[in-house]
Amino acid sequence: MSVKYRFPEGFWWGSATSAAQIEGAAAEGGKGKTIWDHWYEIEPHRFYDNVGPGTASDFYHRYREDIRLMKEIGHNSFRFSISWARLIPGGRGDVNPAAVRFYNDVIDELLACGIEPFVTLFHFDMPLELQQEGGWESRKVVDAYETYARTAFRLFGDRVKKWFTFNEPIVPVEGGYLYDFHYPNIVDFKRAARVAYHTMLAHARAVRAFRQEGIRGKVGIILNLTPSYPRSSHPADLKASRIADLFFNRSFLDPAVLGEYPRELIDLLREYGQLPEVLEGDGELLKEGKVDLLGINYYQPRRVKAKEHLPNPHAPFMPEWFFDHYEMPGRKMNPYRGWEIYEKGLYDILINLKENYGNIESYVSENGMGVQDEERFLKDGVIQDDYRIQFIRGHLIWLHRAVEEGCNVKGYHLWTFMDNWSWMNAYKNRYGLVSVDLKTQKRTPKKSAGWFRKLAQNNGFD
Ligand code: BGP
Repeated sequence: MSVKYRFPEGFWWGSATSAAQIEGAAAEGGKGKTIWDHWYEIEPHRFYDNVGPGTASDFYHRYREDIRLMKEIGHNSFRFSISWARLIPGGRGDVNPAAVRFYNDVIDELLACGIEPFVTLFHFDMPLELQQEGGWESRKVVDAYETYARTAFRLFGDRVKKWFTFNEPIVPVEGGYLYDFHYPNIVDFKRAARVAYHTMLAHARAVRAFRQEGIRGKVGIILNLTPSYPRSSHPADLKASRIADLFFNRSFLDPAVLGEYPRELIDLLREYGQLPEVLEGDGELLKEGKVDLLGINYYQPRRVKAKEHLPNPHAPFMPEWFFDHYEMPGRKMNPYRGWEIYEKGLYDILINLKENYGNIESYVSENGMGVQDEERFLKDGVIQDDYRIQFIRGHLIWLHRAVEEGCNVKGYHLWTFMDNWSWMNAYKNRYGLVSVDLKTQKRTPKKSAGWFRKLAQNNGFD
């Protein structure tokens, strides 16, 4: 087969998942409650079709079958997260032996199948007890996180060589403290800033612990980077875009890769009285948190324009005081989920990392296409998801170009392996290479799974 777009030897091909979205067994095997279990208990109507995280895709019981299928689909790597509340129920204290057995088995099975495990420590699933103590607003929770991270490194670091402290750390900040889509669904920028800051301190503490433990591998973080594009080159639009970039990308990217926050962001937050409390030693700690490896989750860009009306100074402070969202005419949309599709955004992210972030080693840790009511594409028992193949292909063309231009990017993980439960959206948007029958839990590869297998086997595509 001719391969027009060939990737470098050893490129990582696979998919990404998270514990709360695939494991299920939410109240089994000694697992403690997370904020998601709790939120579902108190406000089930918040979740699409009133479906909670209880069973998810039942990976907890079916991981062997699933890992075999990953192998058949050509995976040489796979990202999953450890559930903090499963490993250490309650968030601090004794380690749960059933969880250690489970994650050991998953890791061993992956390695036996020639699949490199990529492990995330925190993917939105805060143990409930720690949230009740204030979650990331509390420095005591930062202490507990360091202990959890160190425990995981000691238990699994002999076999796991790629570690990520957080997945999309900005999302619990946005969802939980600004825009009402994660528990504890508060709207308060000052508290959001504190949560964001403490998350990065927790990240740095885990990176430091990783190095102290002498784990032979790489430690990083996964960020959802949303390149910010201005409506025009008018200075007011450019400024709006630069500020959106500061809030939504650089607030995490700069401390993670450069070890410090952008001056402009600090000055802006100070001007509006929104800076979190900084303690002695924080600055040095952040410098120790510089990552070896950056995971990039890319779904869609952010298009912005200058504000049309001045913000009401009595309204709660928000990033949107500085820009308006811009619905660019003619932009390509995913008709089945509603997000913009802009493949070149991935290339722009990578070029930015090359030019402004020391060409840090990176990989695409999530990218994918969500589709509602995907059963409508079922034919002869298989979902004919040609749109997903197109989506992946379109992004890979730009990824390939970035590689050719010297970007230090080492792999691509699709979101996701199999249809899974999602935060509030439950099973609304399907992303998998493999469909899951929610009643029987039967797995059936979609058409895209065959395409993905060839892609991985050929290390490229035509
Ligand atoms: C990312 C998260 C994933 C996943 C994905 C799709 O931000 O890291 O956990 O949920 O988004 O989102 P959704 O299922 O809401 O379409």
